[in-house]
Amino acid sequence: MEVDQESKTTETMQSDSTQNINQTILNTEQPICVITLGMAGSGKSSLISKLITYLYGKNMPPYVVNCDPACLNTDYLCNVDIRDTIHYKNVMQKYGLGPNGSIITSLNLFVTNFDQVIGLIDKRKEQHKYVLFDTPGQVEVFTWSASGSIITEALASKYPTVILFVIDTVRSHNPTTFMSNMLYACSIVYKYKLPMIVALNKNDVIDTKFAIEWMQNSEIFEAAINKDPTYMACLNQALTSALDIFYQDLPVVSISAKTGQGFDNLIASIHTAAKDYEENYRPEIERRKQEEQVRQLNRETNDLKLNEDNAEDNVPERNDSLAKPNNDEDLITFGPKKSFEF
Ligand SMILES: Nc1nc2c(ncn2[C@@H]2O[C@H](COP(=O)(O)OP(=O)(O)O)[C@@H](O)[C@H]2O)c(=O)[nH]1
Ligand SMILES: [Mg+2]
Repeated sequence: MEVDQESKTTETMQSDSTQNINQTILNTEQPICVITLGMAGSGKSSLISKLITYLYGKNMPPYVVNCDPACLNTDYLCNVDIRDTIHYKNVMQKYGLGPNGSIITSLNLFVTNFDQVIGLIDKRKEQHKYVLFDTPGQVEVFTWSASGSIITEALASKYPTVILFVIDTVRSHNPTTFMSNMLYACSIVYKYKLPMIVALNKNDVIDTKFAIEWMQNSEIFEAAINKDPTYMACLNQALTSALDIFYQDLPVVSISAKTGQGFDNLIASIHTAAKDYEENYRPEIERRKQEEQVRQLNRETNDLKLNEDNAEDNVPERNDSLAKPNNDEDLITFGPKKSFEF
C-alpha cells in the first residue's frame, strides 16, 4: 500500500509531488480521466468542486463531466452535464419509476450518446490535462449498471483512466463499516480492472491515521474488528486476509474536500495511477479489444456463411410454409408439424 509519507514535511511532499506532476505531464499527451466513485455522502461532488478550484490555481483547468442526474445543484461549472439533456423527474413520470430506477434509466439514456461526450473530450484534449467525472450519489447506480460499464470501457479504451474511490472516513470509524467499504472498493477493481486510488476524505473532521494503520497492519484491524465477538469472527478473519492482499499495491491518500488538504498528494497519486494504466492496464485492454474484434469478425463470417447456405437451400419456399400458422391452432408451432420432429 502506498500512503503519504508521514515523516516528510508538508513542504518536501509538495515539492516532490509538483515535480512528479510536471514529469508525468511531459510524458502524457492524453488527458487523464478520473472517475469518482463512493458511497452516498462520501464527498464526491465536494471533491470535484474543490479539485477544480485547486487545478485552476495551478493553471491546469480540468474538463468536467457530471453524470449525476439527480443532484440538485453542483457548486461547480461542468463542461458536460447530464441534467442539460435528461430530466430525471420527467423520466420518473414518463416510465412510472421510483427515484433510483429513474437515475439508472437517465444514466442509460445519457450513455446512448456517450460517443458525443468522447468526441467533445477529444476536441478539447489539448487544453485539459484532466477530465473529472462526478457520478450519482448511490455508488451501485454506476457500478452495477450497464451504463457504468459502458462509460468506463469507452473511456479506458481511449484515455488513461483511473478510479478515485472516495471514503467518508468519519462514517468508517467502525471497523465493520470500514471493511464493507473496502470490500466494495475491491469489487469495483475486480469489475472494472482499472487502477484505483482510495481517498480517505474529511480529514478536517477526523484524523485518518486509524484507517491507514488498519490497512498497513492487518493484526491491528483484526483486533479492532474482533472486539465485537459474534459468530462473524471467522468470516472477519477470512475477509481481513483477502483485503490484506488487496491493500498491497493500493494507493491511499488522506484528503479533505472541504479544505483541499492532501490535494498535492492526490494529484501525484493520479499521475502514478495513470502511469500504471499505461504500463500494466492498457496492454490488457488492447488485448481484450483485439479478442473482441476477432470474435466480431468470426460472427460476421459465420453470418455470411449462413446466408450463403440459406440461399442454396432455396429458403423462400421454406419461409412461406413457416409463415402459415398450422391448423391445430398450436400457437408455438408454425407450419406443417412434420417439419418439427423433436
Ligand atoms: N467537513 C467535511 N465535510 C465534507 C467533506 N466532503 C464532503 N463533505 C460534506 O459531506 C456531505 C456530502 O458531500 P457530497 O459531496 O454531496 O457527497 P456525494 O454524495 O459523494 O457527492 C456534504 O454536506 C458536504 O459538505 C470534507 O472533506 N469535510
Ligand atoms: Mg454528489
